[in-house]
Amino acid sequence: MQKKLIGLMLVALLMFATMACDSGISEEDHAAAVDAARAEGLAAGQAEAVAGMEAVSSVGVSLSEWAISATPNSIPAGLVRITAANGGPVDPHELVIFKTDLSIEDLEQVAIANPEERGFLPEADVPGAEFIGEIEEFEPGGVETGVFDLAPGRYVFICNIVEHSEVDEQGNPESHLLEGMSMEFIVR
Ligand SMILES: [Cu+2]
Repeated sequence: MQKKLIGLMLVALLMFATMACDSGISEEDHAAAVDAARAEGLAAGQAEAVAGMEAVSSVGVSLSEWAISATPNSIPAGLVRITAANGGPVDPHELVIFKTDLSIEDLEQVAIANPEERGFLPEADVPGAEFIGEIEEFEPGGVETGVFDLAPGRYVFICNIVEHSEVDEQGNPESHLLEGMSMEFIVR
């Protein structure tokens, strides 16, 4: 009886998996759909604010060991499409956006003092810094985009990856932030 039930469940699972594969869209289409949904979600949630905005600014961000740069590094406020490219050469990277007046040195000190994970900036929990959003980590050679609604002010972009497989002489895990993956970004 029990075996029969398990057998039936397996068959159902297999059928489901097959159906999922048949209706499968390519990863590219999926990424585009996610991107569109994200942009639409922003517009729906902030219809009034967005209504008056004409252009979406575009910013290119380059991530690598160990630097972040943005072109341009200052833009007018509003919806911004950020296209991030990981130049590696070896590591995955991510782009985390904070709105803050804290210096990069201050943020590094917070990361160093983090008792949970040295070198990691506790994203939603940094006094004086507002977590705005992120483009999740992706592999070298990859390009990812995200749309963000940025108010005027000073921002800091960082890569917040900490690699526990790489440890320095003091026994500290490799922190991409502490290695230098940070930059200031201005929204006018
Ligand atoms: Cu990184």
